[in-house]
Parts: sequence; C-alpha cells; structure tokens
Amino acid sequence: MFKEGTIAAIATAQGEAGIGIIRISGENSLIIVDKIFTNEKKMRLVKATPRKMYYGNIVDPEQDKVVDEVLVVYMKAPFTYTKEDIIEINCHGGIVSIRRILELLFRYGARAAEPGEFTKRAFLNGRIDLSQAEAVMDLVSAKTDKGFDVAMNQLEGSLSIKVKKMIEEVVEMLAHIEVSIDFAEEDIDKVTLKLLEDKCTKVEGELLDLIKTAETGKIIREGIKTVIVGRPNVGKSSLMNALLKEYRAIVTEVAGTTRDAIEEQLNIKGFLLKIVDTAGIRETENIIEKIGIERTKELFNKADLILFMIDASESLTKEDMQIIELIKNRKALVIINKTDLENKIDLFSIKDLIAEKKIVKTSLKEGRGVDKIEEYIVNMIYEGEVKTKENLLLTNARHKNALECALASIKDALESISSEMALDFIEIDIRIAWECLGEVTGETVREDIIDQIFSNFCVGK
Ligand SMILES: Nc1nc2c(ncn2[C@@H]2O[C@H](COP(=O)(O)OP(=O)(O)OP(=O)(O)O)[C@@H](O)[C@H]2O)c(=O)[nH]1
Ligand SMILES: [Mg+2]
Repeated sequence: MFKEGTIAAIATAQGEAGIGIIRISGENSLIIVDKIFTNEKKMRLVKATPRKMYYGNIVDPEQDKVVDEVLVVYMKAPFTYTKEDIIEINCHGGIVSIRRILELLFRYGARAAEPGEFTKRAFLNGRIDLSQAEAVMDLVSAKTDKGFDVAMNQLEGSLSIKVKKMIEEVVEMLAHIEVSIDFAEEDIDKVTLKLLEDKCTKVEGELLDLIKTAETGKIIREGIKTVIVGRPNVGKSSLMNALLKEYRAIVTEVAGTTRDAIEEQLNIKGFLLKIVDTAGIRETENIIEKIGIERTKELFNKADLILFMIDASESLTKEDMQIIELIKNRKALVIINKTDLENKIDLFSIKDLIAEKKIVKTSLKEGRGVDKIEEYIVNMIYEGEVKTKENLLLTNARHKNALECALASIKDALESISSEMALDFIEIDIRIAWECLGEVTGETVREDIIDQIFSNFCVGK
C-alpha cells in the first residue's frame, strides 16, 4: 500500500499558462533538487530555510545548460501536505519546461507520482483521515459553489468528527461489555441491557439523520442526470437550448432531427444539472434513427430525472402512451409544449394517466414556462434535504454504504437486546457496527479499497 520513494509530479493543470508548479515529496527531495538548482550565489539548497522562496535556475548538470528560470520553496517535514519533506518548483507554464524538469528529477532519483499519491501519503502519514482525503478530490472537481462548500466542510472534518463521535460511543459499549464478561464475578459497575439499548438507540438516530442527507449530497456532488424524452418534433431540442440559453441543439420542423444524444452541463441556482437531449422515440426503419432511439432508452434508465415532453397541438399517440408507462415509477416532470397552438390534449385524462406527477405547460416558441421547469428542479433537490446548519451532507456513495452497514448492525444489536440475548452475542453486532463506521474514516478499511480510492485522483494531487 505504501510505496517508498521520493515522488514528483506536475501540480498545476497541463497546458500553456503563466507558471507551472512541480511538486516533489519524500525524504530525498532536498538532495535531488539540490543537484539541479543553482543561483547567482551558488547556494546549496540543502541549506535552504524552510518556506522561503529562492530565485534561481534549474540546470542540466550533464550538459551544463540552463533548463528554466524558477522559484523554489522547501517545506520541511512534518509540517507539510504529506508530512514529508516537500519542494515546489515554480517554473514557466507550458509542457516543455515541465517535462524537462521532471525528466531531470527522475534522472536524479525521484519517481513519477501515481494518481493521488500526495494525498494518499497525507492519509497514510496520519495528517487527514480517509473521508478528508476524499474531500480533497471533491474540492478539485467541484463544478458549483454548493459542491465546493460541502467538500470544504468535509475536508475541515465535519463528517470525520461526527463519525468519530459515533465510533467512540460504540467502542465504549464494546469496552463495557468486555469488562462485564471478563469480570462477571467481581463487584464492578456492569453493563445492563437497558444501558445498551439506550446507547444503541442514540447511535441509530444519529446514523439515520446522516443517511437522510445522502440523496441531496449525491446530487450536489455529481449533479442531477436529467434526460429530455418524447416523440419526435415535440420540442425537446428547443427545451435544451432554452435551458442552456444558447442555440446548441439543431431545431427544425422535421421529425427525427436529433439523432444522437447531446449532453451538456448547466448550473441551475447553484446546482449542477447534467442534461441530455435525445432522439425522439418512434417506430422507424432508419438505421441511424434506430440507434439513436436505443441510446435514448439506455439514458432513460440511468437518469435521476426525466423531462417528458408532449405536444399540446396533437392528441396523444401510441408512443406517448409507451413513455407514460415507462415513467410510472420514476422521478419525472411532464411538460406540455406548444401551448400557443390550438389545444388537442385532454388535460384531465392525462392527469389520470400520470397520477401524482407534476405538469408544466410551456410554449418554447414564445419563451413561456422554462422558469417553472427550473423551479421544479430546484424544489425537487431541496425536498430531500434535511436542513443542517453546517454543510454536512453525505456526498459519497462509499460513506453511505458504510453507514448503512453500521445502521443494520445496530438494528441487529437492538433486536438481540430486546430478546435478551447473551452479552457476547450482542457484542458481535456492535463490533460489526464499529468496523463499518471505521470504513468512513479509514480506520478499518481494506488496503485494496484505499488503493482504489486514490487511483481515481488526478496525478499531482
Ligand atoms: N408553435 C410552437 N412550435 C414549437 C414550440 N417549441 C418548438 N416548436 C417547433 O417545433 C419543431 C420541432 O422542435 P424541436 O425542438 O426540434 O423538437 P424535437 O423534439 O427536438 O424533435 P426531434 O429532434 O425531431 O425529436 C420546430 O420547428 C420548433 O420551432 C412551441 O412551443 N410552439
Ligand atoms: Mg431534437
């Protein structure tokens, strides 16, 4: 799990830029960079004062050639991101300078950092726990303010503190049970079933509160996957364009205009919406259109939200009925478009068909109703949200699974308690709850899982 060595990688984004930063971490950082750094005073970097920036050149000693003009800063272990010695080289942005400096670093003993290896070291060296390390990745990839704020909160330890408190409560129970079993004969304050029941009920409540936030949390982190579906020509692409406020998808009066799915991301009042405009669903012999419709069906199955559009100027068709059948158990909004034309739709019969689903009427031609759709989406997100003062939301499926596993074990324990089982029996359930909770912070998580989590990071983070 822990790979030795001094690692180096570009820490800034690749491409043309004012500066690029190369980060080096590990016990040989100073020795390695000292070999390729020089300045007017012929200073030795091994004598550098920590956290002070030094101006100079990176040189290729074999060719006695200046590679780039740089600023170098040394940060001394353990007060660094990884708790190891770190050096950052600020060079000119652009791929050539960075590549050349990295090659020199590799020549003199560093190796290329794996994805997420800096943050992994911060975790393995005990500076942050696993949920905080995961928050680092969320911060970097956040697309909205809300997503960033929630990740920042997690990095600061809001989730860790909460979970650690539950771990403490669980460990306390385990210790009390063990003492009571081991010293059954002695006159000590033994655990009672009542006491265990109270404590387990408390933890159960805390777990439930946290798990409740997961739905909103997922949406904030990953965005809402939304698809626009409907028959050809009802105005799906027109809606896509209206939401994006740009002419993105081709709109024509020809049925079957959109053949391939068009995916875009947009920000609705701080929330990320991943929206797909699809090929209209109908029977067709056209091979391209057929493939497009198959795609639509796939996207439909994966969506968090379906925007189902019908045409007010035509009565419902067989295709409409098929889609109505498909959205029955899904989160969906029904959009009746083209309300500027003569109405051919019987609203009452539709209401019967779609039961409790909301309906919004639009005329995209006249620009009416799009704000209602946006409002519906934002309300839908807030519906699931438990109001928390702090931005503490479960955004990560891994955390949610671990907490659900802890909850199930606590429920088992409560059941054993109510049927007055032996203490060692109850202890087993509580121990499993402890293991599940520890997966969130990384205390009890398996090595291969840790490796897998960090492999999703970007290089240099
Ligand atoms: N009268 C009227 N026409 C509309 C409205 N919305 C869209 N249209 C027109 O309807 C036609 C089809 O619109 P699109 O947005 O291409 O429809 P689509 O559902 O994407 O169609 P396909 O890609 O073929 O499945 C175009 O000529 C639009 O200008 C509306 O509210 N009222
Ligand atoms: Mg279209």
